[in-house]
Amino acid sequence: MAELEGLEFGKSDFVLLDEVNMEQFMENLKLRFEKARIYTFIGEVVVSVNPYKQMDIYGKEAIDAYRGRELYENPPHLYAVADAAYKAMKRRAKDTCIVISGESGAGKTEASKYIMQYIAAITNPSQRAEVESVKNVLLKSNCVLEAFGNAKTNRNDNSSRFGKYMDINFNFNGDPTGGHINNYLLEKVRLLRGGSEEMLGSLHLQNDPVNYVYTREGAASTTSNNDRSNHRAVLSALQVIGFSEEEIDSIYRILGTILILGNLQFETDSESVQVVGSEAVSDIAGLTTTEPDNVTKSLLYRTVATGGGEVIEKGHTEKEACFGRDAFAKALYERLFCWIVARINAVIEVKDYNPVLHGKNTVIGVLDIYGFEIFDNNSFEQFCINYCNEKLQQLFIELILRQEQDEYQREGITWQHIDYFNNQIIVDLVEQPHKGIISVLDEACLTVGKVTDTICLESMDAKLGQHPHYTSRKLTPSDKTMEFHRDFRIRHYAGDVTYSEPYYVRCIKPNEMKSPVLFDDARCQHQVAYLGLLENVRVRRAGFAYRQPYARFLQRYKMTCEYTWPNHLMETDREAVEAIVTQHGFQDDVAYGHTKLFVRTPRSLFTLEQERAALIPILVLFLQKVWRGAL
Ligand code: AOV
Ligand code: MG
Repeated sequence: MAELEGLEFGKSDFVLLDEVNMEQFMENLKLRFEKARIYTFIGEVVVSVNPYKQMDIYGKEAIDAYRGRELYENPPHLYAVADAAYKAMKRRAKDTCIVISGESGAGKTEASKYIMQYIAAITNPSQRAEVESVKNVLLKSNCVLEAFGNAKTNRNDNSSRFGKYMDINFNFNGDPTGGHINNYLLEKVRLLRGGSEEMLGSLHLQNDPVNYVYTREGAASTTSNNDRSNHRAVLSALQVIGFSEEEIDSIYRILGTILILGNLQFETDSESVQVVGSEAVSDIAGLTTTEPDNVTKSLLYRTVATGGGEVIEKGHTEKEACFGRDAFAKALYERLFCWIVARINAVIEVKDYNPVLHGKNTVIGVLDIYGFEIFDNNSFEQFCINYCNEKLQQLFIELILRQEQDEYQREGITWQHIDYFNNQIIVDLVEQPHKGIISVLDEACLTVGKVTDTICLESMDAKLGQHPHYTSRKLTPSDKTMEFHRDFRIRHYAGDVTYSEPYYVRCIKPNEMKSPVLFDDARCQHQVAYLGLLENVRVRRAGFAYRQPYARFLQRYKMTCEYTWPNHLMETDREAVEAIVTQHGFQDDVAYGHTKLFVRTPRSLFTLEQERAALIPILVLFLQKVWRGAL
């Protein structure tokens, strides 16, 4: 058993705080961060603080220490949760998932990658080639998805601009047989700095991202020097996954097209709108293997149906042409991204699975979404992202409470209700049929061609004006913070996903400076508050931190009690467990359910674990002697 942490590192589980209040919670969180203990449990939930530096805690040694162990046997770690999810899936042949939440830059994507790496490391001990290949593609897909789906924002240099729900399928052996990636929403590009001169030349591109409107903003403040090696890694990942040279070439051509599109300017001469300069148009035509005239036409005209059923071509105004250009670039990018995801899915989907032959196929899902974010200018994307986070928070509150309550009821344990802030009211504000923001926007958007920002706002004001969590203000164009396009479609995000037992990782961002040494008390406290972590501790503490079926508890700890070793003579396992508990004097810390023992604090367990660890060498010696006939 790995050594448990000493108290100088703070409490490894928040349920062990002397008192549950914000002050003590923050004190413990800060102490652990300062001592480089970035993970802390709340029962089975892992709270993680972004260390903003490379930690030496993810290597093979750590993987071995967590493999197959119970949650409380090791210091808190992502690996402990990953292992718990894996064990639950395997033992009970039940689908499970790990939900990673926290604001932008808090460390969700990094956590999701460590979890995937852990699962890859502990599976397929016999190194079967087809399983290795599935694992390889699953791991490599992260690199490709990040290259196309992440971008630098002012909150995170490598911010996920899409939500990712990755399923890993397992066979009855517990080895990965495939997977599936669901992606939601995205933005922006990163390509230029890593490309070779030759490649960029063939794409009609220049080597510096500041030359392109779409990449200028991110490029100007980029701090990373690794673009070339990152680019090589992406290229090699694409090859490993199985993209052909032709497909890779198409990807670059589309990216090139998008960048050149972004630089196109329009001008109005005497009667019509024109593209400024013809070179860009012929470059786009070359990259998309079409004729320059077609490119110009699609940029400057739209097709409209007249009242008389006639179809005519109508010239864009300069403003419309700019809007069309950007919408076209966005659509191209979105389709490219979805195609890449679909292409990866085609490689990793479970093939030839025969339930009779292979047993039940189970799944572990890892959900890594874009974190809650507020920018100076918030668009529809931020609305969706933040709604998604509210929804996840709501599920967290609901499930953590409901699961606990259900289990206590099933086991006949008395339960006292804990008050908590339920953000259902905010979720309703967004999603209620006929009256929620999404409904109002949907309705407004059906009036194609007529809707304006003002109409949207007025109709929301009319329906939601009285809601305690709704305010609005009229904006002048210069401080416009919400830009609605006429043709957007609203999709529901994580709300549609059902979570059949989730494990949680709650990520906290320690400061806004990406500093490994700064713990910004106010910022952290704010996150602890809105993530509902104190309530989580209270629920967990009013309840029981640890529970175990009698037989399993007995099997593990029977050696620590003279009445149960080597076998007990009581009528039931429960009575035998009572004997162990009483002998160790923690009868006030437990409750006896119908099938399980409930222990309020893990402290009692630590005592038992330590005693067990001390006894094992003695027992081994004893058994060796028995075998040799010495006894
Ligand atoms: P996010 O996924 O939560 O933000 P990331 O996982 O991208 O945040 O983390 C942001 C950055 O913090 C990473 O690029 C790393 O530099 C650093 N970091 C995070 N976790 C660790 C860790 N365990 N060890 C070392 N460095 C870490 V967003 O996707 O913006 O919501 O949309
Ligand atoms: Mg992310």
